[in-house]
Amino acid sequence: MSFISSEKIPNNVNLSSDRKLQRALEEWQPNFLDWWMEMGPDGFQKDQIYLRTAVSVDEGGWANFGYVRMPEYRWGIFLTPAEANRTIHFGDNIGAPAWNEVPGEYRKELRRIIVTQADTEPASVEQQRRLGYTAPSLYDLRNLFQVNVEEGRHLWAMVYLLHSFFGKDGREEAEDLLKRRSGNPDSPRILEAFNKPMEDWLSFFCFTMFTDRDGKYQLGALAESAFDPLARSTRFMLTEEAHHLFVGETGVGRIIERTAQLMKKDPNEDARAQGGIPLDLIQRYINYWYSTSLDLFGGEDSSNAATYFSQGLKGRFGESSDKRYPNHREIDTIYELEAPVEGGARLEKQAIPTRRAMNAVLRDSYTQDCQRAVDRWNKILQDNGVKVEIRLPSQRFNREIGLYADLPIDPAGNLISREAFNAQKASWLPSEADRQFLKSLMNKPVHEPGKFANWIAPPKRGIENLPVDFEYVRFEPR
Ligand code: BYC
Ligand code: FE
Ligand code: FE
Repeated sequence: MSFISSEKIPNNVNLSSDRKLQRALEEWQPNFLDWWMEMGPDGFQKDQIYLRTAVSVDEGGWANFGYVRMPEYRWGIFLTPAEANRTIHFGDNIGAPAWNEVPGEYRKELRRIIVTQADTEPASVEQQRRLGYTAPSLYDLRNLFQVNVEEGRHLWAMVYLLHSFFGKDGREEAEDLLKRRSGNPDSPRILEAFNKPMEDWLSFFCFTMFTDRDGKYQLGALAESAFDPLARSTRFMLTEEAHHLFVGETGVGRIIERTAQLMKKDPNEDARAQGGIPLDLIQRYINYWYSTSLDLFGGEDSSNAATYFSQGLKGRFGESSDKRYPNHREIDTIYELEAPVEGGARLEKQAIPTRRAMNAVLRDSYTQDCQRAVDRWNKILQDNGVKVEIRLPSQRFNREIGLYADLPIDPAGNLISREAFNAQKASWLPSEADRQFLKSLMNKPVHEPGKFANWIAPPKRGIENLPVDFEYVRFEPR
């Protein structure tokens, strides 16, 4: 089905039947647009972008392609269809009916989870707002904007929940979501990864690979929630998320492919000398964005996580498929890890009750998923005759949250001396020189259809089976 509804806010939640809610959201809409114009993609709001828009949850309805100017994008509210007689399937209340309203006793926790989720969406748009100026191709420029408008829609999805189920304080939270600013010391975004600058395309691809993937796992955990409107919203968001991860994985993959080709071309296998991005630098960016994204899962030992699980607010990724987690209660079970003891002098095996370790469990499934993508990158290197491999660092490396926060731990996961750590830091994490190098490499955009910057390989195919040299962006006369 491909109709665009005539309603101000496209939706499948029967918004017109609730005049008060409809009015509140219609009042929020111009504020959202003001935010979009101020903090959304800088410099490209008048251009025609070949974008997909969700117009319904029917098969294919979420993927309607056509040229739009971004401010005219139809941001809508879509929930996957309700499952009849859905019950809670993990924690202490297994078998009880799922909730269609917010239970008073869990109101605070649910609000907090929804606000935290919501906050990341506009934050990422803010972080990416100047990348359009240095896009390596029209294809990539279009993908950036696709991700941006969909993160905007994810904000809508969460704001609908806040307005619909949390009354006055929900509406206030929705206003605040448009006031906080990524990286602003006075009103920062809630989670740290969303305050980090993102000034080059290697960072963008690492972010969509690693940080959007945290999104996939958090949304997957919330898709299990006993609070049914949250489960149904996040399930629909996940369909869009797949493209963001595709942009990230293939973006890094295409850089790696190009680097390998340039290495083969150079007498000293030096990609940099051929105008490409050297592998060691790519590895440092992977180390940085992966470890920064690991922090988004919260602490390894968390009473919040235990509460969320036992109350049925947040499950594990794939909780409802019995194959992954046969035990949906986890009452007397444990999770083992290496924890720092004696003030960080040593690591020692420790056991945590599984419920308190739910952040670590979710993080582990995330890590496995990342590893699968890294394996595919290594296949690209191998196919191009390069012997070096990309590696994910240990989960303990470069952490700011949880048990390993601020400890001198090397990428292999060993606790080392602070001096040894500082001495090698520049070979493990991006340095100012790396940032400057990328800036000089990516100092101008490529706007000719089918052409790509020298440091990245073209994609295998275009969007929606269109050719790679399709005019994905039509510029207004400048
Ligand atoms: N930064 O019990 P703990 C996405 C705080 S990404 C700053 O260990 P908890 C997207 C925590 O608030 C998905 N603070 O952690 C991607 C707590 O504070 P209080 C986003 C942090 O609460 C790309 C204290 O430390 N969605 O969608 O179990 C583009 C102890 O916390 C951080 C969600 O995150 C941090 N990294 O878990 C666009 C889902 N980590 O109580 C979009 C909703 C922890 O001491 N969020 N703290 O004041 C949650 O489920 C949980 O809040 C967290 C943290 C997983 C984030
Ligand atoms: Fe999102
Ligand atoms: Fe995303």
